Amino acid sequence: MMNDQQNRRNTNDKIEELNQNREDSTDQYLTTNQGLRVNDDQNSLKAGPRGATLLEDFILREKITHFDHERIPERIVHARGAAAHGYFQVYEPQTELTRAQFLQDPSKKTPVFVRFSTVAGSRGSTDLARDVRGFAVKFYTEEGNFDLVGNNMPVFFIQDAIKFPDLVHAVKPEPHNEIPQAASAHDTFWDFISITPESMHMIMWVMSDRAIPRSYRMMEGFGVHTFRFVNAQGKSRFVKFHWKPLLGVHSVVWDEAQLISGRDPDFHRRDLWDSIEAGAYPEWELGVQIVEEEDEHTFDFDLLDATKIIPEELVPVQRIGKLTLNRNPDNFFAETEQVAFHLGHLVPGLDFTSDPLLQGRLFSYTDTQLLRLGGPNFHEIPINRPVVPVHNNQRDGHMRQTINKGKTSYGPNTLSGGCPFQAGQDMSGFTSYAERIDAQKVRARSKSFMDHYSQAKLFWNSQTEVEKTHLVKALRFELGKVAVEEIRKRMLIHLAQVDDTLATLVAAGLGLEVPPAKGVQLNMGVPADADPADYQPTPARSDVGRSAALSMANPPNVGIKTRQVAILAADGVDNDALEAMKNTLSAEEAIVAIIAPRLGMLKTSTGQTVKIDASLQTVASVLFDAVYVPGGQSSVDSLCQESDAIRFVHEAFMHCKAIAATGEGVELLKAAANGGAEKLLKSDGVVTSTETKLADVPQKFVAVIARHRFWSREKTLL
Ligand code: HDE
Repeated sequence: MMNDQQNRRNTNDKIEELNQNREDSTDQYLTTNQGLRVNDDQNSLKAGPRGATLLEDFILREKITHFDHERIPERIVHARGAAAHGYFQVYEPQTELTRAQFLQDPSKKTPVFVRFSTVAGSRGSTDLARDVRGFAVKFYTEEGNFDLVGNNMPVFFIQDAIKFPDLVHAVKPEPHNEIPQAASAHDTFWDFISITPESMHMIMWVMSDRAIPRSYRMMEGFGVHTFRFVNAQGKSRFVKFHWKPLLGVHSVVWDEAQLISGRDPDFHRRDLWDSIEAGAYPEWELGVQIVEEEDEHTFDFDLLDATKIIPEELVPVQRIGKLTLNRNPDNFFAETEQVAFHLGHLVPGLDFTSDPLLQGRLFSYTDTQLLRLGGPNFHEIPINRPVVPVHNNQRDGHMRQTINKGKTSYGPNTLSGGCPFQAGQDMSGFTSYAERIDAQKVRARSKSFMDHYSQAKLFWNSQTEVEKTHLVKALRFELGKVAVEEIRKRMLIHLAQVDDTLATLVAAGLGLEVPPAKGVQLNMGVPADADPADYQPTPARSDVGRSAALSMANPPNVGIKTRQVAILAADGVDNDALEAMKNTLSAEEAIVAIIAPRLGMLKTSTGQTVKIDASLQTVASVLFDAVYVPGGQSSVDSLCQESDAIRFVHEAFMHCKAIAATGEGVELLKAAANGGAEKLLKSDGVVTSTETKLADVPQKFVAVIARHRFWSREKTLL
């Protein structure tokens, strides 16, 4: 039986399997859904050319009816997303840790489908909202589907699933006027947070630049909860999952995020799509942190508390395999919209812990699909189908596709020889880990979950001054949009529990003093008959230290592959400079776009014609990682007349991006410097040469683009 299944395993398994559902209209006649060829798709059936439409027109009715039913409910959370196909390969057999088959053989490629998302916004909202990003991976393994449904932040807002509807209601647009869309900067969100201190660690993450990634390809992923690995001997260990992007972790800045939301709300979706189309396949390494069962209680936090990380300094992340995304979906609705993730989709060798957030999710994900996808057969939708056969006694229901043969649909049976059989563990039969439980049935929060501030402090301590400044500014922005002053003040009290400087800086931006915490009930999420004192957080520990892994500063230098570089030019641009720079950047696999005041073709200084990729009216510097201005007097003269060109360079500078200019091109930089030309030209990450010859400018430009941003240009608050 297993051999048959193993034969089906290679990267293209799922792609090939989906072929049976792919439709291609090339060279085909138009038909109705019944296969009837249509002769006139332009006119409905009428009582005369000017008469009423006839009810008889079954072709019209079928077409309109189907159209009327095109929508399904969007996801309650994570509605806005983009996805891609790919594969996962383990580096070494993980036999000691787990019996999961897809983690044993380095030569095997397990197909995957990965969906990234924002959480709060609707399906059509901007990609650049300040928000958590979903990172959901469906592995189509030879033992069935395994879904690792994670986020780009390693912790969560709440500790118990019963608070999830409250959290989501608070962050979603307010119910009376449905404002604001895809934004947490409003009263109800901060009202809830300001009396829910367990959120404080997560608040540090969502107020940091992690909440505005440069691209999906450049963000980390985390399983968040503590899971279990179980090996063939039945030995269990705790495991935390990580995805580490090979391009490093990068973000944009908040001003940029807001501008991108207007210029290109599909920025992340487009980036993922374009890079896969260009063959620049996004890659992540799967990391695991392993904790032995007997070490469960050796930490000063609880492994079952989803508002805590295990600092990488305490338990290193071992990289055990690689995920590659190499194919875009054929159809957004059929694949990205209909894919149904669930952390209850798992394979032997993996298991749950009693994390109360995880436990609640185990209920929610199937339940939500029943509504969203319309019934219990959503597992038959092509993108959700495992690559191994499904046999059981479940039957019927809306839109059933499977044609179950035979007269039995129950077990045990004798009439079908007992089929389908239960599988022994040696045949990949799943068994739950026999965790020992000896407890009273209670509605309660464990005392070990009450330290809400120490890891928030750890995060704050681990940030550079620039990162701290961004965090403070984000809080000033968010709380500045809160109308009720009491909420702002309550937040300041919590921030002071994390760090005094943090609270004072945020308060200064709000024109407030940090109120005293004495006598304030920090946590209002207290059961009716409980003593509120039992629910108040313990003070942050003073010795939390730092964790280098929590900072995004010092990303690995992985070159400039797929980085977007704008070259600003107009007629008369220095032909040699343009060509030389383009060639160097393209050789490094950056994506170069020539931007000019208008569309069409450019005439260079030597009379050559060059295609313009976009006009200054349709793009802006926020859509690029770097900008180069070549020389050529008439080109630079024209650009200096264009406010859009001046703003392009100015914004790139403000957003701390790499900038280069040669020959007369330096004049545009001066024009964009608002009188601070000397400072701009001397700034980190600005490469210029007034010589016509480029010399080593292209190499230097490549080196600065690889550094992503030059924060020394920003004034820090600390
Ligand atoms: Fe989700 N979550 N969630 N979540 N979640 C959903 O399922 C839920 C949580 C995550 O691209 C929903 O199919 C509850 C943590 C991702 O399709 C829903 C709780 C983490 C996605 C749901 C959580 C996540 C979802 C909505 C608290 C990170 C998008 C549509 C106990 C580890 C998957 C759907 C995709 C989606 C419930 C908390 C990640 C309603 C009740 C923690 C990436 O079932």
